[in-house]
Amino acid sequence: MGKMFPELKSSEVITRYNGGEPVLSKVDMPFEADCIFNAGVIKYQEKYIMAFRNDYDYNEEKQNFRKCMIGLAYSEDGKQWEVQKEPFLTAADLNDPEITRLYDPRLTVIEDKCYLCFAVDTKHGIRGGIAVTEDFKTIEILSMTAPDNRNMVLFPEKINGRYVRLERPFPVYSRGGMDRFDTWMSFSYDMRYWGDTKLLLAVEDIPFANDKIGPGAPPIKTKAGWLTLFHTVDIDKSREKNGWESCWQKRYCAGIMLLDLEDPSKIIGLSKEPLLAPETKWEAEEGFRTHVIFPGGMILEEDGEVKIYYGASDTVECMATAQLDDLIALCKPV
Ligand code: BMA
Repeated sequence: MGKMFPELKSSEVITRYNGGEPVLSKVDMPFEADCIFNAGVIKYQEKYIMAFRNDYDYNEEKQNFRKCMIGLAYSEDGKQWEVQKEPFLTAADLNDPEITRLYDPRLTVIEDKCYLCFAVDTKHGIRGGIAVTEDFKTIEILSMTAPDNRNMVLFPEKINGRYVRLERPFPVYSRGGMDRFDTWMSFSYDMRYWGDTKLLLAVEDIPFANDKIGPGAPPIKTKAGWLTLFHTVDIDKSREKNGWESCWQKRYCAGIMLLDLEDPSKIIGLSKEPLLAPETKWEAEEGFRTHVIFPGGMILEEDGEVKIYYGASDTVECMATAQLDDLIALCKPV
């Protein structure tokens, strides 16, 4: 048993759906599955669509999974999900022998098209990709980053004529070989060529992170600004065995911030406390890893309710809700 994690609590504005039970897990799958998590979610043509990650075929010796793919689920209400029988995407579908694994999908609708951001492991580093689809049957890859980069999320509209994305490059050499990774952003006129790259949020800006941070759910537009979730990691070397791995010393939380509508490189509000911290059985006690909340989707409903989707402990997908005004109020001026 590992040492206790020093306490971090979720914000009072959060209500976990169904007492924190998963909205989707391996028991819902029509195909081989072990861990269903880190999903992207959108509302598209009157339906909710979820693209989720499925890690399966566990290798005891290496303590990892031999296989990984992205599946799809559809819902009328964002709570009850029906899983498509055929997997949506695997690394092999990308027709690039360099790519060995495909994971962590995020979805954004822009001008009636669905954009999928994803991470791939390649023989020469980890890359972030952007693809577009209108039918979830065929996709076109529009852009791939240089390694190492991942956790990309897109804003749902162009801002001053440019597409905008948040991303998390991970420089190792210049950071002393350790994790110390921040959230950056880039701009594009055509979704293919990205530049004007800027640092947005650094680890030291977050009192409850000491290791790395990265984009979480794609931003939603509100009167107060672009509201977006990010993930944060604190590491404690005294933590021992947690979950299935022999040693897991990190804790992942979700944080929240507001960006300026006209100039999203300006943070206008930020919560100095976690929005969601691992507390329930699924988040803190069970699974492949423990103490992981990995937000990937946020939907604003017409009545002001916000649905937040997050992977719990790299094992199941959960959902929480909050009121938009309460979330905005958490983002204190910086
Ligand atoms: C990150 C990514 C995520 C994962 C998280 C916690 O580095 O690999 O896919 O959910 O770690 O294990």
